Amino acid sequence: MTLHLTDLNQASEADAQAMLSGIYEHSDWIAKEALSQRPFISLVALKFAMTEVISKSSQEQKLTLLRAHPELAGKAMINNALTSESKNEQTQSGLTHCSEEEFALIHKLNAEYKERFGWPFILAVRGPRGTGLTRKQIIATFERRVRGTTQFELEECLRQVNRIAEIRINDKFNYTPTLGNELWDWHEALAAHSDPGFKENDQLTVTYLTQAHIACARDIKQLMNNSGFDSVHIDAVGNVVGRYLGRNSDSNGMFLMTGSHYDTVRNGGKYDGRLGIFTPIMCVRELSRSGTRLKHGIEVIAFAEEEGQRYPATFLGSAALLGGFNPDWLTQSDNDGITMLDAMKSANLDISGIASIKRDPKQYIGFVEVHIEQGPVLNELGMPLGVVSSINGSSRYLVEITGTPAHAGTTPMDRRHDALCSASELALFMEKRASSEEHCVATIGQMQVPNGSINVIPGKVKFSLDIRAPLNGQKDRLVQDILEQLENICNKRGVRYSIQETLRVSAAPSHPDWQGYWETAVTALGLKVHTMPSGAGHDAMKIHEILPQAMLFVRGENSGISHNALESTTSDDMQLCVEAFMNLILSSCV
Ligand code: HGY
Ligand code: MN
Ligand code: MN
Repeated sequence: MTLHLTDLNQASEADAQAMLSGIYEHSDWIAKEALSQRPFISLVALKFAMTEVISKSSQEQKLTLLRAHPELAGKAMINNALTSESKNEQTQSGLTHCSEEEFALIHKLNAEYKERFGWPFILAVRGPRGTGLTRKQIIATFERRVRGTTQFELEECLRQVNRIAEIRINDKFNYTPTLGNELWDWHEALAAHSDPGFKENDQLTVTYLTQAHIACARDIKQLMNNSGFDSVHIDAVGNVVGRYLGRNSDSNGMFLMTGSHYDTVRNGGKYDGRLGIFTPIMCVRELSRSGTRLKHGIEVIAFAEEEGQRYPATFLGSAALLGGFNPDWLTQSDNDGITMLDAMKSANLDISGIASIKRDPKQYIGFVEVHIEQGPVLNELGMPLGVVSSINGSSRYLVEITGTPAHAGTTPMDRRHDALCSASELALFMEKRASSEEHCVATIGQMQVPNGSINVIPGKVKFSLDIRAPLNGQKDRLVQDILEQLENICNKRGVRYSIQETLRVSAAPSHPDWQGYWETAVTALGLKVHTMPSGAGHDAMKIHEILPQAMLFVRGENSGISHNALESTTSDDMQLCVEAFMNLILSSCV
């Protein structure tokens, strides 16, 4: 029997409790307490009210809740003693059809996990798409998490319990996150394109103007054409640009600009950037299907290059819109010695058209970007969406330290000019210095000893610096301290260095109006608003230089990990993201 929210809001206490029975395994006390928050304006408001009951409960109540759950493929399943909900979940994910080896491995993991933590391993086996994880994915997650810390596993199991409850609520109310499911599938389809050397290992890497990158542009262009855009083109740097006209866009109508990037880091996640492309495409499709024309048009841009992986020219795609494409970038070479100019020619991009990419800010009302959070905040708060208050400023450098290569066996430790130890001393200073101020970060993501030998003291080392902070002054002081220390270390160790700045982008506070549009859009869903800084850089911080902007964050699974294949988000959260974006469009573009 399908439930309706109005029935739940109007039912007696006893009937309402009966309606929500079984949402949390053998723990109906949670729904009972949450019902005091009635009336719920949305399913997500009901879901969040129940997660708050748990987060406010005692440690003992939390442990009792976890211990009320069955093991995966455990005794309860074998003895057919699972609740109907758990039986459905374990069946859908194929746990009832384990091979001998799988069964033995899960049995061993169950014993080890229970021994370590004192409650069963809990995983929402219906997964982020709601259709079920594979046994291989379940076992891989189990093997990864059995090595976790007690506190993390307690919190992660509670998050999994809440995800299980979310899916059970969807089933009870016969609710399907239809647009979220489709959006989730769009990401899967685009992730089929990956660069050589990564695709074979089932890893996602799409760097600027590779064949995989060109295929992504083609697919995004096709999707825009199929979604009702009035015009779609690929510009001279590879951005895919779709325009959906407003009622008077044919004259000098204004547009809302939105978008994100489709390139990825090496072995990255499927949602970084792409979520900010697919969400507005889906919104335009829904507007087009309903024949809705707003006062202002919508311009969706899939930026071609944000990550700076193949070439250090980070934010190339969005920079071109500001007229900031640096011609020197064309001479940059990738690891195979291919220049950016050659790569552009191979991709049939006409560099003479780059200047015309520059936008006239007067034609736009503003810029918004949706992005997966890429951090743990929303995941730990149990909140699907967050509104960005500011994007941290960022500086990047490539550094080369040159010392004296010498015999590793005969050169006394006090006579060395070791390039690698010099860089390592800087790394430890940098880690300590950045840790001394909240929200400051500093990272060496790449370090090579070119032509190094096991028995030669490193004479040369090349490494990257990525330095960020919420405020420009804070970042500048952090950069200055690190670069001064580089100088001191090299003088002390008798080595020399060269340094090239590859990125300097200022902190980008959200424009109050656009931050307000997002806050209103999220509130209208029945969600609480959480505003937060962005530690990650985004195209929005470049467009910030010419337009008022603000961003919406979507919760990541797996502690919000990103720039990692474990990056994940649910189709339920994607649904909410589409609904929030539609709310923003309908309040800002009318
Ligand atoms: O590095 C960043 O912050 C972004 O993901 N490019
Ligand atoms: Mn990224
Ligand atoms: Mn990104």
